[in-house]
Amino acid sequence: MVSPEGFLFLYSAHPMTTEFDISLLHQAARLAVKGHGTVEPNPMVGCIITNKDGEIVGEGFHEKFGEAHAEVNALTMAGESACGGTAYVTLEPCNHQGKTPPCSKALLDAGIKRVVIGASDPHEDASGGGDFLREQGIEVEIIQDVVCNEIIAPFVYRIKTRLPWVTCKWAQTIDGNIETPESESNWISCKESQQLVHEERGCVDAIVVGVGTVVADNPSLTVRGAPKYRTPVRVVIDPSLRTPLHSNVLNEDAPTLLAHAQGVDSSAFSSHNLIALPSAGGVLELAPLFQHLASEYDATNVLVEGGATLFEHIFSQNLANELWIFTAAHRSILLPRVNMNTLVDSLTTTLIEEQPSGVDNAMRLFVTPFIP
Ligand code: AOF
Ligand code: ZN
Repeated sequence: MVSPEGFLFLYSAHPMTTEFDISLLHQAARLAVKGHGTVEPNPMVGCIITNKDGEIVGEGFHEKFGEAHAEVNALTMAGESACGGTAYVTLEPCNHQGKTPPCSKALLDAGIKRVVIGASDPHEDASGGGDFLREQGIEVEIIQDVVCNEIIAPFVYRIKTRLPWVTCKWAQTIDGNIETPESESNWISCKESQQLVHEERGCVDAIVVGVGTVVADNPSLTVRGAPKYRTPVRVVIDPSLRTPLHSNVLNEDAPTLLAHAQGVDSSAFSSHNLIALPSAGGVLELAPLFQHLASEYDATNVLVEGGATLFEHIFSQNLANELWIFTAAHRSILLPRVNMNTLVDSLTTTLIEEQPSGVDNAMRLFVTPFIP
């Protein structure tokens, strides 16, 4: 998940918009991302209200699915001082009665005179708040700000494709190796990076690994030492069903789904959740799995944690939306079996964020085009 501080790309300027407007929108974006893990499948949204003198009088974000929207939380804080003021909202205010009443009407009723919007809402039922407010004589600017659009990318992607947003996360040595020989430490990345991964695990809907990783590392794929806003379903890509029955991934700590090739004998796994997928040459077709995660598990965000073979298949099937790469500052003692640096070079990516994570370097990239 993206933190607005790290964005390298600025907004596409709007003639009426000032730097002050953009900085308040980005402040609203920093509020919005606090909803990660608790608002999905809704979008993360933040809102700042200034009074008629341009002073901040209200702040809010969409905190929990089904509960108050960002604008309502900010208006509640602002009270009467919102009258005559400006609302900065990262997403176009909703214009429908959903689980909550329309935010467009709430802004109008509060006497807001100007609304600065970071991104349009592609949701068929909720969209149109910008037009409604304009028709009521309110000054509305929709900026299509890069930061605000990046925050809602998983929401938009799911609406347009019915697929969850797929983030491929790995830790590698500087020369692109993600597999460590036993003589090296089991962990490539540092403690701080591992902590970040657990925090993200607690916010996503599914964690996916290949069976090779299950056999080699026996991972638990659970959320540990971090808030557990969600319990991600553990998914093993296991074409011929060779997951050892005593693997940690099959314990009771979280639900697990085994994805195997159609026609494979699954009788030994009859007490487990299974999905049979089409395959060619032993490689599973993964789009139906991701569709299944969206429709049956309501998944918005999926974290793929390797190994290299699974990444190769996800990339070649054009299913990766985001890469989250932790690079340690040392080389591998062996030549990589798969060089992840070369693999990433085969994709078209946009760098979103790059910052230190303990002694590692952490990068986020969007894979383009992410909307087929
Ligand atoms: C806003 N502000 O903070 C959010 C919006 O079922 P509901 O009532 O929660 O509505 C969900 C839809 O509203 C969601 O799909 C998206 O289009 C929009 N989300 N809109 O004005 C907010 N979270
Ligand atoms: Zn709303």
